[in-house]
Amino acid sequence: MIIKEITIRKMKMMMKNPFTTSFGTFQEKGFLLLEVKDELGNTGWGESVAFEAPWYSEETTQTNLHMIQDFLIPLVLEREIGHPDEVSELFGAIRKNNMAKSTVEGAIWDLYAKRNKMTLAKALGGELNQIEVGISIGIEENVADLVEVVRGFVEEGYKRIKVKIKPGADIEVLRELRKNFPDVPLMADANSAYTLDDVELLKQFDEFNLTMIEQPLASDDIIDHAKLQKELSTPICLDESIHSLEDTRKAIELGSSKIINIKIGRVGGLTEAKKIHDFCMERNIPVWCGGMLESGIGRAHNIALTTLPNFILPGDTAGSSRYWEEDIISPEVVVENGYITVPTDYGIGYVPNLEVMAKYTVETMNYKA
Ligand code: OSB
Ligand code: MG
Repeated sequence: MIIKEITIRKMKMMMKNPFTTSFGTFQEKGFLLLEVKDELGNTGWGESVAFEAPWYSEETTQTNLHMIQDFLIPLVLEREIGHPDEVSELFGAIRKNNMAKSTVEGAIWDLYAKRNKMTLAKALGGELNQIEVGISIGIEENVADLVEVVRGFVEEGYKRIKVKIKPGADIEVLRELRKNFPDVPLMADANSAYTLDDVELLKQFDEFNLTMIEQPLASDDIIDHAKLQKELSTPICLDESIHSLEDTRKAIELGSSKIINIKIGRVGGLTEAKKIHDFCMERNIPVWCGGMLESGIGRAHNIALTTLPNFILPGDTAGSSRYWEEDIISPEVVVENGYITVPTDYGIGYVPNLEVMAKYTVETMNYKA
């Protein structure tokens, strides 16, 4: 296939509810969508999962736009591409900027699947017809509110509850949740809010029988995570620390992570995500698919990836209605009884809803040779 045209849309959407992590609160989501078109008129869609501010990683919407416009588009426009795996090779010449790379690569994966008349899930080698999903819940003002929020999602059928924690909002929160929901698979995500000085505190989490604790320590610190894991019976799962197959190998070799959270954007695209999946599968390390509060386009990519066999644990890919008044795809992503039915239409399997999309589009940029 030859990439003939690329369109970037700058988006701005309000989330239904504010989302609070150990870094702070936000509700307005600015992000990029990218559409590629081939010489036959087929299209493919990708989403940049970078946020507007660099709190989760150093990438932002604006750095992604810069990288995509000035470096990545020139590498793919008018180029003959046989398979999307070639894209990550092409992008290998550029350091890091994984979310920017993933935006373009994801669109080309969708295009490739559509052109070859198969689902993106199938193109990736996935086989499941439905995937199990959990939900990630932000920090609430008080624990009683959180318990009610959790109750609602447990009743909706979500297969696992993840709550955000930070120093001062941890032990008491987890104790209260466990008291109210003794049997629900529960986990906590710290987004790097702790250090090794907190070992004694973190050890106390073991009594809550958590499925895992996600990224307790710094994003660039796999050494201390290994030290911490030796002290805990709760498995550690790394999120922010994992940018590649190499990071995964090192974290597993060191004993820093017993479970891996795979986010397509963070690792630079679906090709690398698949490599990490395969590597972990060979070593009996379970993986799950993380979320970045995506619109329907990014969500669809997550669903396709989650059909691979080692996505043993429920991911963070909740239904569209958890985030948005209206999503920009049709149909929207629906969760029933904790499952999403994998779409059977070609490519990402959901149709971009251009009318709804237009309402939230701030700027459109078009690139042709
Ligand atoms: O750490 O997994 C995280 C959201 C934004 C940035 C980082 C994270 C999260 C979530 C929510 O936990 C995932 C989602 O519902 O998309
Ligand atoms: Mg996380």
